[in-house]
Amino acid sequence: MARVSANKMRELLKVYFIMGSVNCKRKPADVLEEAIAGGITLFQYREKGARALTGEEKWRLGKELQAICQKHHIPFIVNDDVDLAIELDADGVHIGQEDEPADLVRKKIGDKILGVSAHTIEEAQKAVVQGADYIGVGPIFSTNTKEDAKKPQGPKLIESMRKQGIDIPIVGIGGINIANAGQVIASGADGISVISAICLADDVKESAAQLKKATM
Ligand code: 3NM
Repeated sequence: MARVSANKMRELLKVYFIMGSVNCKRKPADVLEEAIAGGITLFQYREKGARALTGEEKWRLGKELQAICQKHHIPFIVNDDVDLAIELDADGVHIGQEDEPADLVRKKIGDKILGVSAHTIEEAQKAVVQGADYIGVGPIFSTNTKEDAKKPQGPKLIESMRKQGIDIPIVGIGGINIANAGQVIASGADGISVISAICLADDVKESAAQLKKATM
């Protein structure tokens, strides 16, 4: 399999849903099925936080969510855990700045999708050189979901990355919802990534569909 093209990556990033058991009020598999029915384009399994599953349980839920993604042809990305991504033969992995360096991860995963979180122009440039397929830029707005999130940067951060020639596919993250998603796209992002706007919605399918509309 060849590396994903930038154009294909941009399409996949449109509505990037991230979730783990900790984020869900209901069965994660049901939430994912409904989000896919609403039109999400990419999924990340992010099993993180105080009550997150570990070991066998983490693997089992990953396997279950991956099977749902495969049934619907939605690529399945694993957050942070490169070994799990390889074990499951996931479609890709997403890493933060505090994880293993991106160039080492690229060597381990071959042509799988590699996403890297970037909070500054320098981090974005480095991710490009080290072989990222996309960068996640955030937090754009304030978020209650990530305990150690940095100060919100606003859509301006993405705008200034684009102005300074960063042309890698970009997804905005952090506090994005139906009301503000359009601003993120207008700033130059290819897509939006959300946890709570989908996970905590009363109507998961409808929320995913509205987010998709907001990115068009
Ligand atoms: N990463 P919500 S913000 C997982 O800034 C994550 O890199 C962030 O959750 C970053 O959509 C964030 O509920 C949380 O705000 C996103």
